[in-house]
Amino acid sequence: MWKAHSLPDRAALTGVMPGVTLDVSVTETEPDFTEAGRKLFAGEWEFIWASSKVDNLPPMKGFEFALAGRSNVGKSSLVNALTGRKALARTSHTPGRTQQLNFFRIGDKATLVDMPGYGFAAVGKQKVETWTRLIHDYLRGRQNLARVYVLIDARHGLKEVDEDILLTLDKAAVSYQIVLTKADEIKKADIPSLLERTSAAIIRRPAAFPKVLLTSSRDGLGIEQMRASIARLLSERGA
Ligand SMILES: Nc1nc2c(ncn2[C@@H]2O[C@H](COP(=O)(O)OP(=O)(O)OP(=O)(O)O)[C@@H](O)[C@H]2O)c(=O)[nH]1
Ligand SMILES: [Mg+2]
Repeated sequence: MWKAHSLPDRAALTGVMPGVTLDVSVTETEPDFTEAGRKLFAGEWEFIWASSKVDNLPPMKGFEFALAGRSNVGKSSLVNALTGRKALARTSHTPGRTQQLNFFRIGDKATLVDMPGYGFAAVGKQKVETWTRLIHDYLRGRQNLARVYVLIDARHGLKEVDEDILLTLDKAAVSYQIVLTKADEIKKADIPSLLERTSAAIIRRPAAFPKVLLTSSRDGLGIEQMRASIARLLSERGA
């Protein structure tokens, strides 16, 4: 556990160096996992498994981090942005591209899980039912799932269609965090109110992590923070 007293005391330092202002406000309360995140994701990620049924998941190793969200929100693109690989996960302009749970692993520590999207009726009733069952069964029952990143298109915000997934995670007490995607598509001026609205919408949800991440796989915004978030969770779990 990181200890606040490992940093010099602000008052003492200002005392010995008159006129010098120190900004240690961030590091005073939080350890910085940026470098740990960079290192983790600089390694060699590989595709290890695809599951279309929950009784055919890979053996558990280390911790899993799943990317969930409606079809076309940018889950597979985010896997590529995080791992720095252009086509590790397959992406597409048309919704319904990812049809299985795809597992990408680095060493023994961490696995990213790219999930099929929800809310895309055009694939047909049977596929919708199969994917819905797969998504919910996996999220409810996977013991080494450290966090689910629920992706939300920054242009649209949280919608009714996202309710089921949040409910499943709240009921199963699986920690999740909202990640707004495609930030490059919105005006900078709209960002503060979007973040406020999204945070307010999840504040009373029991399993929601309060901090909302803002990302763009296209221009790299927020990717470093998300890598750091994963590195932090691994460290907290002793991995
Ligand atoms: N502008 C912009 N477009 C993005 C971004 N991320 C993804 N896209 C586009 O959104 C579309 C869908 O991306 P995918 O990553 O395939 O989305 P997905 O959530 O995996 O979709 P499904 O597998 O079908 O559920 C593609 O055309 C991507 O190029 C982003 O950060 N900015
Ligand atoms: Mg996909």
